Amino acid sequence: MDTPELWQFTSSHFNEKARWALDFKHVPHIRHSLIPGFHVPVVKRMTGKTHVPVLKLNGIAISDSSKIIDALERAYPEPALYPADPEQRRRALELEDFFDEELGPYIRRWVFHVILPYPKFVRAAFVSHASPAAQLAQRAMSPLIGAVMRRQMEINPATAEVARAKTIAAMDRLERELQPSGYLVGDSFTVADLTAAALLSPLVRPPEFPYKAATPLPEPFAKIIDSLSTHAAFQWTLETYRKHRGESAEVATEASVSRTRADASRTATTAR
Ligand SMILES: N[C@@H](CCC(=O)N[C@@H](CS)C(=O)NCC(=O)O)C(=O)O
Repeated sequence: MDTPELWQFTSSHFNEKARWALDFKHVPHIRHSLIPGFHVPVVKRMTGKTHVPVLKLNGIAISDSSKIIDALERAYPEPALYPADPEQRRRALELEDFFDEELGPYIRRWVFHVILPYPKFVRAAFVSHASPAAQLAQRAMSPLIGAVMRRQMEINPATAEVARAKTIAAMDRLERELQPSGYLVGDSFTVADLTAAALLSPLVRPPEFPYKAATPLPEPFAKIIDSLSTHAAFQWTLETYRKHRGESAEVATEASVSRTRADASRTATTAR
């Protein structure tokens, strides 16, 4: 079996979801970190779509974090993320779907609305891993990329307000769904907990999140985080990361490092 390969954005919650599943299952894997905006040709070549994460497993490129987890669950059943009990499994998958649909897109829209006016912070979060040439290209394109992101993600003050309300509603539901065990389903960590915690990570910013921006938080963003920090779902996310995020199973190979750099600078050059 070839080493699985993950194409990802570093600071992205759906990517964190797939990455956490690989780490949780201790699956040695190679990561290719792409630069938002310049990722399109690389990802399109593999899947015909543009979104990441994409996992190459046994020669097949799988896009979508839920499908990636499903494929990992079959290929690497232990430790399990799906409960063995059929009713608990149904509930865990239903909650995964709820957070994927009702939290993931909205928290992203709200957070980008708040941070896009601070391109230095956005760059530190998304491209600090890239080659100097690719970082320079991203910097030059940054006003354009900001405008494209606003258009693609339909970010404006009105949609951001709806996104804020949806995010808080999802946090409230998480609080209501918590079992006496402290988990969302049954007595142990499942795909439901992993999904909810990973998708809340852009706001909660747990210390165990594997990629950190070495730039201070923009003040409006820091205020929002502070105002939500006493919410039960916020505290639960911190605790879930502390207990379950575990060690990275990434294996870095010389070839993967130079290929990622080559991809980044080739796509940066194409975009210029
Ligand atoms: N439902 C997908 C959502 C993936 C997604 O929205 N990915 C974003 C990053 S968080 C992305 O790749 N955006 C760029 C694009 O679509 O071109 C999943 O669970 O993987």
